[in-house]
Amino acid sequence: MSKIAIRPLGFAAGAEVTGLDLRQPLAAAERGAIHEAWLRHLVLVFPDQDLTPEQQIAFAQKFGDLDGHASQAPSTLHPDHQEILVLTNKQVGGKPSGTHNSGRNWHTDLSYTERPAKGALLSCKEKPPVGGDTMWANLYLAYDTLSPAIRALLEGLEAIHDVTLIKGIEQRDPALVADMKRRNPAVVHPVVRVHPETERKSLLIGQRIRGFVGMSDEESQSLLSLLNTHATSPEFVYRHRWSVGDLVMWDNRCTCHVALADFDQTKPRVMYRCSLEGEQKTGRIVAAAAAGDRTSMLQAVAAVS
Ligand SMILES: O=C(O)CCC(=O)C(=O)O
Ligand SMILES: [Fe+2]
Repeated sequence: MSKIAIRPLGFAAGAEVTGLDLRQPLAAAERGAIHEAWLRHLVLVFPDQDLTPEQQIAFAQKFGDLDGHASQAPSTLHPDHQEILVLTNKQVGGKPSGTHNSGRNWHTDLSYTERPAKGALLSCKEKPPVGGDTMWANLYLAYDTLSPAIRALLEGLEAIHDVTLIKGIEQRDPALVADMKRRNPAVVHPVVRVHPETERKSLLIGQRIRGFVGMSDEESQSLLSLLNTHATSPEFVYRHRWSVGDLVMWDNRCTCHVALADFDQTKPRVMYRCSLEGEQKTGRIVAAAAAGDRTSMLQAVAAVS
């Protein structure tokens, strides 16, 4: 077995894993060490891993079933591997890609589906000379550091997650956006969630939330702002500066993240993502009506609450 070294990169999250060539089959003990480090550090960085799509998929499958990305527009997937979402600001078919501005507000992957992802593995293929960083926030810490009074308020509270709140979605091809909406009607998830492996509580929060079930719009916006500001406090965040060849694997069950537009948009940035399918369906669809139609969404929520 190779000699794995794990070096923490941040207090809240992040560790670098070296001493492994992920193109090679993984020994059970190596898998175990990575899994343990993943649960502890939430975001693992494997530098200098030049993986083919097949090798990325094979490694990702060691940590769960892969999401087939039915929630995504087909044009945003790798042409030969639907398990890989291609995040690129290069043109696709002569048009801006459907992922050219993905991840620009704080989110937990696929929270706008009934089954948010368990985790994801993102491989950096091309990057601009500076910037294009990604930040992750530790949502265990966010939960743990709330006052008992706010924690009590959140117990049993549910939030409405809405795909139309993806920042910059209006800049994407309207046909693609219509497809995303059709695939992803609004869903409701509990705000406090329990990690199925560590059994620790964390917040399922972020900027793709329309409001909270049973609250007025005003109440929802104030509470959402309070929780999001708190959850993404700098001391809960790990910020990654990418190098080509980095593979980053995060636990989506206790983190949220944001991809920063802090770079020259004329320079290519290309990332391949495998998503691990969520173990649990924690959400339920609330709106047969189009996502983004607030009135019908709230009526639908009231009908099922
Ligand atoms: O491009 C990135 O850095 C991350 C984008 C994102 O949100 C994701 O891959 O889930
Ligand atoms: Fe994401």
